[in-house]
Amino acid sequence: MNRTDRTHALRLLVAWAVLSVIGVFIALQVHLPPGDQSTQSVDETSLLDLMLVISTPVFIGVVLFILYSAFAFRQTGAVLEDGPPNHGNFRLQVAWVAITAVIVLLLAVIGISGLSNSAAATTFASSQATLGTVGSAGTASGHRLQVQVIGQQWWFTYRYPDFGGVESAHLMLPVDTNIEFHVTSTDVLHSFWAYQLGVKADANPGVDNITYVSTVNTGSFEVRCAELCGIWHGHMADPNGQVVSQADFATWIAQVQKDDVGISLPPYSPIYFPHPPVKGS
Ligand SMILES: [Cu+2]
Repeated sequence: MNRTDRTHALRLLVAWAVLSVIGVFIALQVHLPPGDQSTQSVDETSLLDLMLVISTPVFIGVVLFILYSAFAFRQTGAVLEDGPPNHGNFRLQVAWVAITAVIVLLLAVIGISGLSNSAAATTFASSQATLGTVGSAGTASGHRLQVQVIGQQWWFTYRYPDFGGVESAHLMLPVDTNIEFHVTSTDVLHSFWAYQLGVKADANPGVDNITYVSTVNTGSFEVRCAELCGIWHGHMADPNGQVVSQADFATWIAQVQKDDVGISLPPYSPIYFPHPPVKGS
């Protein structure tokens, strides 16, 4: 490496370091999805934050190198010539492969341990019977609050088997609770997507698809259908999902039980099958 090369390298390194610090600072201010209402969404958000922080210096390094080369090594003479032949740089190649491998392996380890911690946290929390005041669901240790999610053209409705299978048009969940969703459909393929809770699961007729969420913060969330299911698929968005306090949930579910107005469904069952319409009816 001659002196000019060294100057270029030093300039690039300093510019990269300064811009990376600024870039990471900006990246840390960005609020990434999905949110903070469940342990699953908190895990997803922190992993996305980490990936953004790690990838920012890489992105800045690549863009900076391209821009710097375009200006610093631009050919200025009247005659256009090829640059000197490049036979590779062993140290650079080793460093490139090593750094990339370390980043990928680090993310893999963090992702895997996050998944296993999430499962462990669910087991631990449920063994504490955190459901507390939530009706009959609160008494059984290790019990998760069961919520049946039923996709149907053109909305989702929800049943609470722990409370007699009562049906609700909106998804209401108590905070600090382990939830066990049973996702199914009465007609075609849908997909239950509660984005801020960090959960998404296929809703198929005749299938009881189980997925878990542990609520940690109150707030409202949106439920969408994430599977093209027919002409009013786009109508299947409900911004009125809520994680509420356990007391509010108990009041709400008691009211739903009292009103007991079925919305659209056949009697409660773990799964449903579509039936053809009856002629003349
Ligand atoms: Cu749909």
